Amino acid sequence: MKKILSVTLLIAMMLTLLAGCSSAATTAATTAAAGETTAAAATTAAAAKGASYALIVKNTGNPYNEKEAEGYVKAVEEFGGTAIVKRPANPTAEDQIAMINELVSQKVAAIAIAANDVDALQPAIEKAAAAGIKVISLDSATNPASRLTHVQQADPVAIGKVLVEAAFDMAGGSGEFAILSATSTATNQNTWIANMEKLLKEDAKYKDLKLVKTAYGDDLRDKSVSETEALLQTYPNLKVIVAPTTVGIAAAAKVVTDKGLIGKVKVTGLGLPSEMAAYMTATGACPYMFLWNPIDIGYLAGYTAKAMVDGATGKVGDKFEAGKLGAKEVVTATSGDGGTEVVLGDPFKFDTANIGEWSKVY
Ligand code: RAM
Repeated sequence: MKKILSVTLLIAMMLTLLAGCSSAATTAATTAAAGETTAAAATTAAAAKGASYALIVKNTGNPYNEKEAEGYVKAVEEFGGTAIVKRPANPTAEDQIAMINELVSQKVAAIAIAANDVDALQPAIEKAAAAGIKVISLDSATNPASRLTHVQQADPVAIGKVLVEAAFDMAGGSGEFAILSATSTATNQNTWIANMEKLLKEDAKYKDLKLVKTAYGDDLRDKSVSETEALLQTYPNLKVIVAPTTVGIAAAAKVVTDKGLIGKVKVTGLGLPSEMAAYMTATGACPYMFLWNPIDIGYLAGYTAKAMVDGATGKVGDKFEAGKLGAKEVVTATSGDGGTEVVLGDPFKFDTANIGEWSKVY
């Protein structure tokens, strides 16, 4: 059984690697400039009709967002549409609203958005929907009224649980830990943190583990560094920093390393393997962490957007084909927000044994 599993894992890794390679050129093209880039249309009917599929990420300058964009562009090119990737200068709703308005003027067929705020985008999205544009969210959800469906990386309850367990394990069962999050309005981080808090409160196993503070680095490197420094100064007994953001965890690991605090303060959370490999050695700041495949999140969003343009409405039970990811089905949102979603998979654990492999993939 173990053998079958490891062979399956190996095949999956090779496929992911191949997928990553084939879209590398596209990424280079789309990362060249901040703002907007388009990918070449293929020759299918959709492209002939000029169907454009837009992606709005949270903000520019985050490698995770670039991986997400890489997968989205790959999917859209595969089915013959034209991909537009937009990267707000700031991780705010205001910047995203301006981009939604631009895309309405451009008459795109669909918009997939990683929401910087759960409710604030609604008026702009309603205008887009009234213009016939199919809007979905990915990675960080809008409220259900502002989306047809959401592309969910993994069950947010499961993510909350692995993060609390990691803090418990790394703290040795008791003591202080802090959270270093992204923006205070990010739906995805807020949902994971709420699930962590619920578990801490409800499960007696964690009664000696104390969450002292949740800080916000806004998915900006410098702010994440200064917020980590402030946490270390304010809480000298801190044992663990949990950063449920790829920008935050890399910043926290760097600060702990630079300050010579490895061993005293452990760093974990959700990290991009390529950014974290340097800190995930036997003597590094981060013993282990979690994530999913950000390329696949973008890729799944591309096919989900296509399904909506092709006539699906995002209701529970809608089924569609998502290219190399196979058959997918719309389900009730695992976040419990009352909307629907399409789920990618489970959070994956990265440790010193597998980080070398994965850091080459994303
Ligand atoms: C950051 C972003 C993204 C989140 C990951 C884990 O890159 O905040 O939305 O999903 O971290």
